[in-house]
Amino acid sequence: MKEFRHFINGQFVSSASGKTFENRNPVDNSLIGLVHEAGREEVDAAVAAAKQALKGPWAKYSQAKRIELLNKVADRINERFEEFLVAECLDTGKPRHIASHIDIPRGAANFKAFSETLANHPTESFRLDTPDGKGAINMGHRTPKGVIAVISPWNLPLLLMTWKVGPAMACGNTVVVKPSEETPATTTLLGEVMNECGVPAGVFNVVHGFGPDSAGAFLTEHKDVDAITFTGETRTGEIIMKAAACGLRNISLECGGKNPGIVFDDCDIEKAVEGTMRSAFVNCGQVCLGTERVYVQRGVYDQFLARMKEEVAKLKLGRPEDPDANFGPLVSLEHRDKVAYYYGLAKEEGATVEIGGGIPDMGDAELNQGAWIEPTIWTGLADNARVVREEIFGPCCHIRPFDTEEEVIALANDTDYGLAAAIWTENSARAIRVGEQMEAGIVWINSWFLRDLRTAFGGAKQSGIGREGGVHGLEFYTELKNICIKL
Ligand code: NAD
Ligand code: 6OD
Repeated sequence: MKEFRHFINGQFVSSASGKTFENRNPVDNSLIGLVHEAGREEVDAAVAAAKQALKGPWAKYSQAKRIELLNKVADRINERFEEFLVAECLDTGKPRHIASHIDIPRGAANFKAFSETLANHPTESFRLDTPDGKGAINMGHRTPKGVIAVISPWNLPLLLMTWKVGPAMACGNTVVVKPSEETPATTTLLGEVMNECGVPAGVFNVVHGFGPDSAGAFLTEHKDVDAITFTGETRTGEIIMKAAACGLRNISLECGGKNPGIVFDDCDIEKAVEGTMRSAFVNCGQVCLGTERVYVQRGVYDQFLARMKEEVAKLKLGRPEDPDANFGPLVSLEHRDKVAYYYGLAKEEGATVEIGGGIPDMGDAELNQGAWIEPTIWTGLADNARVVREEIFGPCCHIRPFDTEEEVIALANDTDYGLAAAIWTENSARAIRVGEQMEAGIVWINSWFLRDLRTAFGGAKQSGIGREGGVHGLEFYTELKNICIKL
């Protein structure tokens, strides 16, 4: 039986309590292995190792040496690509071609991109006039923040974890990662890579477990953690924010969304259909940036809806290794129950189910044990329906017609969330005008999830606090000190 152990101070260790939990494959609910659950003892040891490593050889590395090491980590992920790919697909059930184009390459790229940003970022300097005429020089100086707790979710496990670990380590911090209990594998594998690349013991640590009263809470409440970076649900973000208040620790929160897609009647309809198909259904709809509310201008509404239904009907559900399959299961039976609840609620709230709406018969006894759900389109819901307002995080969207630009801006912004928006139009002036009025951290025009790692990433309103990416990551992962030199 495969076991997933903690990675503390450069070594894989079991839980002292002997407590483990099951890791199951969402494709057919088969058992992948047992995961060790960290208690306070393991979390204390991981944080102590990270704190100690801040004083060890890591602290003396030049920036160039850190960058060289992180590039080596990226290269080693690529050398062990197949192992990362298999591990990610087992944990999540996602099609191999998705994980091999998105999750694993970005997992490696996250280490390279931030090293380059860091190497090319200047620090500020100001000359100050003084009454004696001699002046003073102010010089900005960045130091690592210290021990960073990284709490990550299950939807893009390697990508979202390294998105935090890459910049944290590039800036000279040490990390303790708590991956999602649903997807422990690739984070564990990264421990092996860190050792192979010669990353000093204690710089990268992993503790496994759940959130409340488990590894997640013990880590975020730990007094020796200097800052917490989190990706996950808004409700969990609120709990972590409270934990961080004790000791005034800094936080970066990337949370949920209920993102709008806006299709104007002057769009390229095929581009809009292709983009909305991806934004609503890729990764079985489990992308925080995904579109669950689609607003379509009346002139193209019937055509757009008909084309979306045609494309959804073509989605092929199947095992990750099935080369024809482009649609996997949800991450777990528990999450399937949540999404299925919303499918029922949509009917109660008066939706017309245009396509999908249920749990499919996979025509195979093993697959029928898995967390499968049909890709679904609804129409006809009221703007205050819960299905239109709450994040479902499944392969589903509600499509609604609109008439004017002013109307759709108000509809798109009528949400507690503010993560992302996608706008489809061939009119550049309109694109910019509407884009500027979106209450969201990220706006895509005629594209979706097109990422440039130098840009700011984060959410407005209840979708998060702070920005990471490029130089914005430096703000979070370093302490900026001003040194004033009187001349
Ligand atoms: P989640 O909040 O349930 O869990 C995320 C992580 O937090 C897990 O590791 C979990 O164990 C841990 N956790 C849970 N309770 C905790 C607690 N009390 N203290 C400390 N840690 C705790 O989220 P999820 O279900 O894993 O992920 C899906 C959610 O993540 C969706 O809401 C999605 O929108 C969001 N998400 C946001 C982004 C973004 O960039 N904004 C990216 C991906 C996912
Ligand atoms: O691309 C990224 O850097 C990023 N953080 C993506 C988040 C996707 C959410 O599911």
